Amino acid sequence: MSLIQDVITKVKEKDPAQPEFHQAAEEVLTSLEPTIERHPEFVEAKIYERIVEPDRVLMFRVPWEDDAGEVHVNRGFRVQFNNALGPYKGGLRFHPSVNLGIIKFLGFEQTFKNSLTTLPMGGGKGGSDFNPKGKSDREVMRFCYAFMRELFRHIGPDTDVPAGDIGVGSREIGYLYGMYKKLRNEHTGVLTGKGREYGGSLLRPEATGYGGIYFVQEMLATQGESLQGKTVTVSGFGNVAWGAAQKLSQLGAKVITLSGPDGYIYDPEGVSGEKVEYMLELRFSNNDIVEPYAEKFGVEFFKGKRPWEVKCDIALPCATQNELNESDAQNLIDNETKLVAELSNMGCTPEAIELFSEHNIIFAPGKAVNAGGVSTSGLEMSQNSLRLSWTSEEVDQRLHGIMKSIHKASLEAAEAYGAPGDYLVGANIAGFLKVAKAMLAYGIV
Ligand code: 2IT
Repeated sequence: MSLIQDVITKVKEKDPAQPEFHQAAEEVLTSLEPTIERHPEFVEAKIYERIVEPDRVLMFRVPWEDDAGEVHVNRGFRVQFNNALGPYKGGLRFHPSVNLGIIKFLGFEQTFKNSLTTLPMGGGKGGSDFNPKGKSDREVMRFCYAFMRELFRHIGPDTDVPAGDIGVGSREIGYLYGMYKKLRNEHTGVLTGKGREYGGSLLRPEATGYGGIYFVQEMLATQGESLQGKTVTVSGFGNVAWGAAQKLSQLGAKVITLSGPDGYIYDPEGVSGEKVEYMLELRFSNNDIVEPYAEKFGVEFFKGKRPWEVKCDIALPCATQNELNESDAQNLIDNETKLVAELSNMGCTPEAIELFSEHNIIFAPGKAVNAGGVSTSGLEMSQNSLRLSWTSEEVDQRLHGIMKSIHKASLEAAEAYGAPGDYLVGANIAGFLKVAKAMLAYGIV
């Protein structure tokens, strides 16, 4: 058996109940195959075996009281995956689907993503199976306080710097930071995605979406194309979809779908202007449904369906993992879609990605495309350390430069390791090499 296959088998055997982690590890390791021959030093130091094992896994009880005085118990997680390149960095996800396997997959991906950003950040991820849907503001506050009452002892501005993800936005970051500050009596850059008034960076809310679209622009440029006049299907209606819709409409593309767990809306006129603003209202209503958009703007709503059946030039998964499967990919192929880029983490199933490659659809993976979010978190950390704040133009310029460099590094690594034009292989290899070289430098530790 090849070394890579052996590592994949062991990952699956060790933690059989973590399918998302298996999927992420298998995808990354498989694309690292061409690095084995060129780097016997990695093989000797067992870098491949070590890189799939998190530095540390924290799992804790989060008890809290609802508005009626009833006690609830949730599970909290922080996986500190790899700090070879810098302090652990990555978001917190609050969603009922959260379990250890999902947080491990996200932490693993984050390690390579953060490496690609060019900034000094290791990889981590955390969260809880807490469901924010339908909770009152005070309930969310009490939950965030309870979560931080345990997490605070494990994090710090030079140790581990969490941020938001699904279910964790500026409100939650405010409560989490408030409790951290209270417990430690320190005002420091321990979280990113903070409010403007207390150390947040301009453009952090927009950054994942904007960065993703800058990346898509680069992909199109390699084909001599631009976004002007393109039709785009977008899934989700949260922070990522919002930033993407804003930037796409600025650049002359037309966003024709948004989706939620309830179904998708089809807006042939395009989601722009006040409709993009309305996405914020939808999100803050805390119901996790997109249908009210259809009622408000008089467009069609397709209950229980995903947007990938709609004809488009470009498809952008912006919601969650495995939201685009093999049959969705077949729909896109039948509709002659040209490009798919993941703004969600691991948005496409391996079978879908396989179909894209068979049918020459250009595809780029989340760890490259959505890295603008964590990059801007890195810029927030820089500003906090400098005790300065940059203008939005300055942040945007840096973000744009970072996305261009991720695109370039991915294509260069793909070319150098025998898979020209393959963004998946390129991003995995480019992200891996830097982490692996740093790990090697530290010895066996
Ligand atoms: O998946 C991601 O990269 C994020 N949720 C952002 C993480 C961060 O630390 O800003």
